Amino acid sequence: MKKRWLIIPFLTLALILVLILLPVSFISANPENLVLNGDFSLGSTGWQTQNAQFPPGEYAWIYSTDSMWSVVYQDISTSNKNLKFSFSIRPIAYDGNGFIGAGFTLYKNGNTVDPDPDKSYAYHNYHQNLQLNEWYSGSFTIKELWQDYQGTSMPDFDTIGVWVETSSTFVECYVDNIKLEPYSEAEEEEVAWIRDREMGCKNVWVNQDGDFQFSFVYPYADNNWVKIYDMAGNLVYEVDMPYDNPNIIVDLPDGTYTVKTFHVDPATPIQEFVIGKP
Ligand SMILES: [Ca+2]
Repeated sequence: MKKRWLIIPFLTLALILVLILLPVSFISANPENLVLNGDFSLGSTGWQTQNAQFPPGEYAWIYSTDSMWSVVYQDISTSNKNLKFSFSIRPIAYDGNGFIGAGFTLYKNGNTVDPDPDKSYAYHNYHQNLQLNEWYSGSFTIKELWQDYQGTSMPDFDTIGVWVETSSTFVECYVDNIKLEPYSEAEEEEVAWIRDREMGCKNVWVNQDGDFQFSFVYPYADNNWVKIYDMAGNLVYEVDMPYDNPNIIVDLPDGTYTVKTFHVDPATPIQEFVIGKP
């Protein structure tokens, strides 16, 4: 099969993105993983790769250079739109602009779902704000990522190609536990009889308009405060997000900002992290 992932426009992504990643331990086992050999226990079996090695039984070690990016990629036959993609990454080395990306491409009848390949994939980047030599895990539902990236509802497809990659600058990363699993929103809601975690930012990215876009999970019935401060500590944005739509788009000048979230106690943030864009 033609390696269609080569079309990914890395240069458009010289953005600094900060992503909230769950600890590895939050990933639970699921027997319905559609990815073959997602834990790399069988080396490279099932994967198409570029610039990758497979320490026996362990993980994929992907490494790009100044001119060659790296990837582990797998095509999966499914038309299910209710899938969650998850993976673990462990950054080993970066240069200044490198990133690690995870995403997917949709195909139908052997072609990308849109004649324009750029309208056939979605992905998310993980930047060097991640600490080196520590495992992180990330996850997203393909429907949400598609919506976030393409701004359209997901088209029908019969094959999904999933990947984890590094940009064509010097980056080294271990990759493991790649999963693509069916989920139902009803099931996820049923689990949470008792709140066992606070509202959290699931994703933040710079959208196609150059604005910060945030997606939160586990909002409270009220008092879902997001406050953003510039580097001098001045409050530049605040909002009490509604329970039924804890997603915000924030238009701020280029720069670095601190984001804090609060519930009822305005003195004690429940989450704090830094975002930036060039
Ligand atoms: Ca493994």
